[in-house]
Amino acid sequence: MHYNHSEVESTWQKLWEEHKSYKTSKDESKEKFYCLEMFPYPSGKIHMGHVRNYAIGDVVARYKTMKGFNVIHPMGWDAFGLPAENAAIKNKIHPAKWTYSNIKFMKEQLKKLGLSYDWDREIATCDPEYYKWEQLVFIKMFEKGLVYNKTSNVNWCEDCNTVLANEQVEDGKCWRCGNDVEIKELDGWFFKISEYADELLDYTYKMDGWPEKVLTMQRNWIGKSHGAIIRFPLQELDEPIEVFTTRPDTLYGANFMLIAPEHPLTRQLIAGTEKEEEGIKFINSILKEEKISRMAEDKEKKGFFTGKYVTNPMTNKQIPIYIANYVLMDYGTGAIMAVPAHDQRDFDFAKEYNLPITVVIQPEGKELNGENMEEAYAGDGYLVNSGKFNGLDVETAKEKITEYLNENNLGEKTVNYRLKDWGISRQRYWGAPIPVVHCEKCGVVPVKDEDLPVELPLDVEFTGIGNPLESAEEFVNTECPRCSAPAKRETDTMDTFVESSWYFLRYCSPQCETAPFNKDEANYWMPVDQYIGGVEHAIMHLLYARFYTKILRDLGFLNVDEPFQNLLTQGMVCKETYKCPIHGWLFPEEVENDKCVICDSDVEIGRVEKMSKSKKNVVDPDNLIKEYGADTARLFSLFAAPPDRDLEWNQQGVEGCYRFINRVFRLVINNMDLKVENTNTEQKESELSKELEYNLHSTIKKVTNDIEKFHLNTAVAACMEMTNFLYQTEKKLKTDTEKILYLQSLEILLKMLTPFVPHVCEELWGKLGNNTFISNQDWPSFDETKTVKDTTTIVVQINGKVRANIELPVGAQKEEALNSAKADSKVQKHLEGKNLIKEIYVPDKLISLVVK
Ligand code: ANZ
Ligand code: ZN
Repeated sequence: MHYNHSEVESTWQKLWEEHKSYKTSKDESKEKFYCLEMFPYPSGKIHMGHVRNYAIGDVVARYKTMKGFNVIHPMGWDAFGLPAENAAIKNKIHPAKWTYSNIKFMKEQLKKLGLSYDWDREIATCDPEYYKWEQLVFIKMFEKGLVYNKTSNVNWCEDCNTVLANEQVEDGKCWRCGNDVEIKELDGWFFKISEYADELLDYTYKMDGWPEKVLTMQRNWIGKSHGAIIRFPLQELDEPIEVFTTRPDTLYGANFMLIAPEHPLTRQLIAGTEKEEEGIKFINSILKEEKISRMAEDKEKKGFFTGKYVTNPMTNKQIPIYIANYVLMDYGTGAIMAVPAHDQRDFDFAKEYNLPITVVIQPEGKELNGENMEEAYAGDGYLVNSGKFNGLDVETAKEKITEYLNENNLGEKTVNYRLKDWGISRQRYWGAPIPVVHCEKCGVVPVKDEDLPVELPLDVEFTGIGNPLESAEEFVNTECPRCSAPAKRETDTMDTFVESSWYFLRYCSPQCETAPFNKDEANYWMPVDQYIGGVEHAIMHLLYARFYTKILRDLGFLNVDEPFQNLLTQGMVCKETYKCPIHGWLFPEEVENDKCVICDSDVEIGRVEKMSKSKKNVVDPDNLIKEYGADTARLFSLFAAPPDRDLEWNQQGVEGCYRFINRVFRLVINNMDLKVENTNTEQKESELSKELEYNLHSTIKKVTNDIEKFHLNTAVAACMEMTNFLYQTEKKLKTDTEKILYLQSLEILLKMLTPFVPHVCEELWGKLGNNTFISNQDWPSFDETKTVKDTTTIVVQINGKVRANIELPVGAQKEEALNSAKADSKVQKHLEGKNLIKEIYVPDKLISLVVK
């Protein structure tokens, strides 16, 4: 019988759908399990990264179902965003139409993979029934002061024509398109994530189900530092200049002050002086530079002397104020006390501008001197040149000096965060409208709850210039919800990361018409027990979703603190690349015998890189499914690498998986008619039956433990070994007990493979005479006592040559082992007429005899 994958797969997909096999049941007698994979952006087609992500999630969901959990496994669409709008501009197709037709297509693709989703819970975030609730939450946040509007310097991507949040700028570039980010002054809306900085940070120390790497990234992003605000008085201004420092202990060594070009006092300091013209030029030249690169350790230090001095409150010395490129306005206070002896950047600056260097921290057993230091000393030590604080160690000095400052009203202890409020305004059309109205009399007024949703008008023009909403007269012109005077709607839409911050909650009650989600349902299903997705979301999505969940909790919508109990960040899918010196990246079809088919140049076999269209190294899952079937596509994604590692594409691997599935198919077909004649249970246990039993129980144990630990590749490997073993024994079966065990082994092998390759397992389960779904069967359990082999094979060597294998009880003593070996007929043959001169025994492994 031939295994026809496309027929088998479509048959079972239909049957699952007809029987609603994956519909969530809320059986309160079972323990719940929420399995979630990051939902896709409906870009047009699924790629291998999706296949891998969803195959991993599907193993978890199916395994937990078979383990008897009440599983919820939903899927939906992160449907707002720029590509839809760009497609509209380019191809004159409406973003809504583009998005929904992509959803339709991709949903079919996902169905072809046989993923166990409860499609009745599907959501698309561009649906007004979805974003309506986000608008409601926005208004509740507004009322509580958790969202505000301000004009500020924001990150601007010219290519995407919109603002970016700090989290969306990576190395000074736009996370989406890679364009250089500019700084622009703009009015926009912000979520007060900074108010949750401490809670977000504290929980990272309790989240033991998350990879340490991701937690560290979040901690660094939140960037909490303890320090002090110190006020430096200056004669010309009424107010002192404040600095933030983590090293108040070094105050006596503050030889100069640095101020950010953007600082509100900077222009005042030089106004009306001979420095003004040159200073403004300097400020403008720095403002053009990119913020992140300004901060880089090795960046050239640029400064401009303002001509003004502040007083160091400890030494009472006048110290010069410079405008400096590496001081940023949005960290601390935007001004710093520079301590060149103990901070490397300040040291470099002092060298560049010939400023004094005063050592105030002396390390144990060394004598530093500011005049001949070659780099700053940032380590521990005790204070010198610091008046009455001399001799204190660094930590004590921090306390004492801060205390002194506090008593003399010169400063105080403070905590500073790197995390800044989340800018959520986007100047683009395809997003959830921000539900406020601007009224000349009343100012900013939120839309009334009963008027939600503020729907996106569909009839707009996509010219590629500016935000189409601004010219949508009917949308913009409205009346004030408070005084009914003519007023204008906000035309900014929300960052699409707002939608992805709560979709997992909507899944709990996707049809809820009275609230974002039903509170009881959310309390029952949350938190997500296993979340699976790409590590590229370590900061953006995963931090925002944690924050938004806390907001919803504080607004009374649910009772959980953290959304995701366990997180798995899967690796990337990579493939070899090819590059022609003339034609650039090539498709594999464009390379023949290591030469470019266009120009015959030698092709550089490039590095293995993440699959991407631009590098021409993508594999289309559709073709793979057509040729080898969904089970093979799934199995390869699961078997070729552990889930958290990068996976390198390899055609032999795919074929190997395909062959394995066919092997299992033949094995079951060969033996499905195996007859047990006279179920005589009183038969003595044979060696073979013991072996079968051991193999069965030890494999169940291994596969179960491996899946629990996400070692999915080795779980598959164990099933492969079991398959080999069953092939080896199929011809040896004699007794009924052996046959019963054999059939049981086949069934259990199929059950264990079901989470990985469900279609072929359903088919073969039927062939074994079952008329149930294998997907709904219980996961096999094992008997611990049967997972230990009580005998082991010992190799017998004579004069270094293997002459026999003998079976011995595990842990046999030397004498017993040697006697058994000598009793073996093959061994005897080689001992005959010889003198035994040496006997070596390696317990449970080897006997080595030397004869003459
Ligand atoms: C004096 C000092 C002496 C500092 C010393 C460091 C070492 P973290 O730990 O990252 O919070 N700083 C403060 N505001 C800044 C700004 N807006 N732009 C650039 N640098 C700024 O870093 C805190 C330290 O970074 C502060 O402590 C300040 O330099 C600098 F031996 O003050 B320190
Ligand atoms: Zn009004």
